[in-house]
Amino acid sequence: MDELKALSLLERKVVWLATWMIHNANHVRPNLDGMKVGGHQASSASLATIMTALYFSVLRPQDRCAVKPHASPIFHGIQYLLGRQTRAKMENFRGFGGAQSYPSRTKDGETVDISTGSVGLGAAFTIFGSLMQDHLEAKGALKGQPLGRFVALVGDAELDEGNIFEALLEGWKHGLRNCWWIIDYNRQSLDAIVREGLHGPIVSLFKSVGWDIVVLKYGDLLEEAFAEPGGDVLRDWIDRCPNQLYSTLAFQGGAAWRARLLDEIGDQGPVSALIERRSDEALAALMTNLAGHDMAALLRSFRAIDHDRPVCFLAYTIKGFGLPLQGHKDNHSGLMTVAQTETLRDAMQIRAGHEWDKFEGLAREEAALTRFLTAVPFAATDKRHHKAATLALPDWVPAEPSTTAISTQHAFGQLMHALARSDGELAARVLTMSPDVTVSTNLGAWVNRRGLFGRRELVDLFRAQRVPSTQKWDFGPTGQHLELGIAEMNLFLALGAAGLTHSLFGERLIPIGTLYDPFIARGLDALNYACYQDARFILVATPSGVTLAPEGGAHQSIGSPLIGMAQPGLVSFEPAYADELAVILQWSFGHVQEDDGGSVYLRLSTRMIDQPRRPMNPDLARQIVEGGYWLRPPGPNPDLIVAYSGAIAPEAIEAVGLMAEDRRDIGLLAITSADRLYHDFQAACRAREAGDGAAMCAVEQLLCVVPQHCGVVSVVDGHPAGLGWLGSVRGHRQRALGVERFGQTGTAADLYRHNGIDAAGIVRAGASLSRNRPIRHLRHIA
Ligand SMILES: Cc1ncc(C[n+]2csc(CCOP(=O)(O)OP(=O)(O)O)c2C)c(N)n1
Ligand SMILES: [Mg+2]
Repeated sequence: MDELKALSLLERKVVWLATWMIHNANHVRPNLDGMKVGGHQASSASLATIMTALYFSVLRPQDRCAVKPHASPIFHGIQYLLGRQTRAKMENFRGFGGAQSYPSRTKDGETVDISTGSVGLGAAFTIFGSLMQDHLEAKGALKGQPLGRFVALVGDAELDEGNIFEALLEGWKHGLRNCWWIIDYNRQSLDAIVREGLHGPIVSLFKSVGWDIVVLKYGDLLEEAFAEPGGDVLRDWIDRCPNQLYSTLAFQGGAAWRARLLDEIGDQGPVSALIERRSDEALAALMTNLAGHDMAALLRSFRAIDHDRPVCFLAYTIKGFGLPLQGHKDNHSGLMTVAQTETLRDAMQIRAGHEWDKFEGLAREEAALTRFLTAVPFAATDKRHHKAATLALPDWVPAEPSTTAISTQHAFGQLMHALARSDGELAARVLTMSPDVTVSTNLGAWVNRRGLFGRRELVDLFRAQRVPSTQKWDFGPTGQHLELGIAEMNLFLALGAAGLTHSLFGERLIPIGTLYDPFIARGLDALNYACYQDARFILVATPSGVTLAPEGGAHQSIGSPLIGMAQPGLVSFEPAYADELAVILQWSFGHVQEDDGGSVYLRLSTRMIDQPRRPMNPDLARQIVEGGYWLRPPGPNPDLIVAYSGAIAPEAIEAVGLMAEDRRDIGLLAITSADRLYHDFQAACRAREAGDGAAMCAVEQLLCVVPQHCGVVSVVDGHPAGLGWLGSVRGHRQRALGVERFGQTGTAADLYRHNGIDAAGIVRAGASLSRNRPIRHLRHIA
């Protein structure tokens, strides 16, 4: 059997499997709660030819693909035919433990290279995946592995997402290569038909950032018809036909095409004969023969690419192609009826009860197709998720306690400098990156030593010309810092890609990204996406909170500690002191490499604060990593404790000092990670509920020395809810202080006072918790 025949049969089978998978989930599988299950039959059919061509012929094992999320059923169907997906999972599509609604690396496993779901992100990820491949190759880490292409299957409406533009520009800056985007130009979004002429801006956009453009508009049937007498008139009609009309006619079918064409161009001589020569069925097939559904045309175009420049294929398609839903503007979440499904089943000669059988209806071709499938190049390996060796932790001894005041941001810079000077394997695999805030987040010393990554050398002319500058900004293949533009989305996409190299390429990077804490929000969906893919990275965010006083409300973060707590796959810390940070960073280097580890977010500060003079010991280090320790343990009978996180430590210490005048047993709890304490607490609760009566967690251990009647004041330069749960651990009354209003300019002292998180505010809160106590302390600090 020739390839074209095999692919055409497989394409039909793939459409059937996708359609049936969705039908089964919605109409066959018992539905216990009456909720619509959903699935996207039309969006799937739109990509069926392209994905069949790619997976069964064009892709090579080293290529990686981000599939348009709502083409997931096609993807699962293809994997099933390749023997990498089970019938049970497909029968349970969109069910608990079943094949996922949108392809997921972590849930669907080995078959999925790049998760998708939130449109725009999977496509953009391919750009950063390819950059990481370049970085590893330049380091010699790929050891001759062939370079793969990063391929994105992109919906046309997906291009509306702003992150697409940001990523394209960033790719252009880095000389992107080995990247293909195939745009499913069905001219339909979820709600509607897209604007006329959208192909124009799409083509200029990709051209402007240096991509090759291949417009795949007409299939071979149409091209042949254009060569017939009158064909030029037909072509001209198609080119002028508004998207809405084309879609409507595609939905209505052959008779409607004929009526419309004859009405509009039927009096123009030979074209009438061209139309009349064809039956309704043949006319419908001709008019919907767009290149995105023409296997031969697709194969030719894909195979013609013999270079590594980025290529955008703009493939004209019809949403719902080949299904009764085709072209209808409401087809995005439309489902075929039972009768329509049965008609399709009969047309494919599939017997009832044999819907999942791979070769049902293809008995005569079964042997040839089986041979074809075993020879598919992409399927030469089924090992798509790799494992990488664990890198030994750096053997730096946490820096000597600083004798001068220092900020956690500054301490981070010092630690990175120490790492830059070391020569361990881990340091060699660190890749830092920052969205245009490298210097202001204190990565300067690291970059000066390790250089910037670029496939080609680019010398810092200021340095070459001996113009004094604190920064060496030299690029080269061995550089270990990725200079990114300001777009925070790109930072998280790049961290996501760098944080998956162990799995994508079997070679580990330790990505460290720095940015301004408030602007985490700008890239939040990409951060969530990176964590969803189980990417491993360390995120270092400074400055943070209203402590960044004179910068004002536009730069002061409030909710970020809650982001850190609420984000699965990301452990957050907010240390106050340099020695805490050293311990946490060391732990983070291990955590990002553990099988069941995750990523880390460090919320740091630019506030210089006096450091405790203390030797680090294993017990303290353990507590710092667990999330908290007593900076001042409570005495035997305290009636108040203060718990704080981060740079607000001096206020908490001052307040405790003031209150200690008449409350000698008052305790001061340093919380280095509310996130870890909280999740550990939840885990202990679950363990006890599951019958493990002895389960106990770090925060319970810390608070077990605090009597029941004692009050708890918590304080953080961030939203108070971050620590607001502490009282619930053992039933203590609590007053949670923090920031709940937009910030504004001022000194840190002004803003602490304004938000009631200064020492006086802490004292007032403490006094209010024990009603019998007058607020005497306030006199001292008025
Ligand atoms: C960030 C984000 N916003 C909204 C959605 C919901 N959504 C899913 S598909 C879609 C329309 C996609 O249209 P297009 O990309 O043209 O794909 P088609 O179904 O036409 O192939 C929308 C709005 C989403 N998945 N992600
Ligand atoms: Mg579309």
